Amino acid sequence: MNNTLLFSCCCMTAMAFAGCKNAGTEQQSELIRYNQIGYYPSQEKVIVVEGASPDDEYTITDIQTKEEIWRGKASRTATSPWSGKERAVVDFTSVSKPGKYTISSPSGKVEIEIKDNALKQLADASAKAYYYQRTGVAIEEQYAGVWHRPAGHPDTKVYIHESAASKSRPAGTEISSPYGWYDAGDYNKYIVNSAYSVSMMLQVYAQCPEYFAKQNLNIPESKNATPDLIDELYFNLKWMMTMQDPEDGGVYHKLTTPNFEAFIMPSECKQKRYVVAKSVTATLDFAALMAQVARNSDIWEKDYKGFAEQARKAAEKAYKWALANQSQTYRQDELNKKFKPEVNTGTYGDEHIDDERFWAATEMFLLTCKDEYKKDMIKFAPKQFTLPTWGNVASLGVYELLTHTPSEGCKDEVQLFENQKAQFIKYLDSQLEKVPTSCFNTSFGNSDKDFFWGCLSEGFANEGIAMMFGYKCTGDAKYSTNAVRNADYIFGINPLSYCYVTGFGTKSPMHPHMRLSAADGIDDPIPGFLVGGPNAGKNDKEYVKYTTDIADECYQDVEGSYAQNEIAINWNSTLVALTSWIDATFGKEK
Ligand SMILES: [Ca+2]
Ligand SMILES: [Ca+2]
Ligand SMILES: [Ca+2]
Repeated sequence: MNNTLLFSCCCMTAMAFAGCKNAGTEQQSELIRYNQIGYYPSQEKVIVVEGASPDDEYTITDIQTKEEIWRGKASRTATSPWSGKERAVVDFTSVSKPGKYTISSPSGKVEIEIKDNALKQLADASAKAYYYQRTGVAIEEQYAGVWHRPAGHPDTKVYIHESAASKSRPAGTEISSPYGWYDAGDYNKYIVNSAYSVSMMLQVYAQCPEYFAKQNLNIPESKNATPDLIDELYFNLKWMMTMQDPEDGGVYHKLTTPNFEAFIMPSECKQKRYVVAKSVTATLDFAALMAQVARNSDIWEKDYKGFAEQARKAAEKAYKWALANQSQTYRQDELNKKFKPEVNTGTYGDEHIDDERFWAATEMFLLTCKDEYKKDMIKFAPKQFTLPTWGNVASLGVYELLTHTPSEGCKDEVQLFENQKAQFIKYLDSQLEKVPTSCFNTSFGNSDKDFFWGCLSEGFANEGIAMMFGYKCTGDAKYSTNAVRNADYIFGINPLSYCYVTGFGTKSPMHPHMRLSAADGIDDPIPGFLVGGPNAGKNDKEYVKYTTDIADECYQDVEGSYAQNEIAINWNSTLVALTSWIDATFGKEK
């Protein structure tokens, strides 16, 4: 399928709608927050209305038949702790017939849609986003439509940086390290973030392989026998494999230019690129991911024969290196005092390695059943559940355990499984307690601390994924309902009425902090990317003027802001995981 034309049309319609001068109702309709992508027939459905009177009546009319099919009032109201704004939550779950509807109230009206595969198109686009991020190959028109572009960053000649020098590879040695994805709005490639992103998608792939088997992303590998998501992951994995020093098994932290490129197209970039310092975090993450790849061996059998075995060997070698180099975290400032050229790109620095150790040990144990890994897995197991991020990957290991049956008769394994599950459920339940008083009907986003850099992915989407794992392990729909609520927030039920994914919804980011999209001369942003979102921490305030202190409204659609409006492979991986899993669970193939 080629979605390009469709996306362009959607964008044009969206802008025409948003720009409509039909005063009154159109302006007021921004007060009604709804999921701009669509609602599932079987799932909870709400809108949140700002400034409404609790006595206001809402009516829902079928657009096709013009029949009024529902009439009711808000089920509750809530007041924002930051802005003092009053919000009414209107629940119309009982409306379940697929169709297009108008919801009208004294606050105005909106059009909503209930459909069988509400998130499918968005789920596809969020996975397709990685195709646009591919390095070293031309992005072709037949797959990319207007966003086609010439190849950039072949990375067939990159240099060993002084910080990465070893006996067999002294500084300045040329190596080839092609392919992989651009990490984010910049053009570099970083192992820790890559490992997190691929693992997140691979874990959710494993939950619903039939769903992905049917998916067609319209990428160069769409005609082979492998699911397209797996082809896309392989494109990054084959780069990651080149980042391991074949001599000692250590993994370089990143492949980068010394300084960020300007906002130019990849084909115009001329800076030298280096692989920089091996790090224990990159190496453990690499070991974990490659073990996961090896364990899911059947995935690679058809088109990537031998890859699982290669990954197993790479994982074992990496784990060994990490054990021998546990203090070698990535400290860019210190390296810059010793080595030339100075490197000033993303650090992905992380001084806490127990979580990486736990994740790697867990994956290695599940792959090999060896005691040495089991010991580490038990020793480094987390004491409480936390949502995973690139720097805190413990829960990637927890998710693996939760979806596996412990070996029969193995007391320590069973004990670990039960402890982790209890901690996990405790976290989910404590989050669920927040929903009944939440302004936007979510478990996340009820504290100003929830609005940190990247919160849409690392908070809202990630908690949605955790809720889906909760549903998977308990069968209790209260968890999956909450996963859908968190998705609703990202797609429009939020204080600024944004659908935070490029190219989707009636109001979505047009100016992401993203070199590819900024430099391509095309007005519409490349579709399918989730932006960072509201950031009360204002991490780039020295460059960007923030216009409010209201925690959940600290978002502006401005290209210069990496702390509000960047895109990134880790953030999109949670979007892929959440939307695909929800659609696989609650969607219905037509
Ligand atoms: Ca394929
Ligand atoms: Ca860590
Ligand atoms: Ca553009």
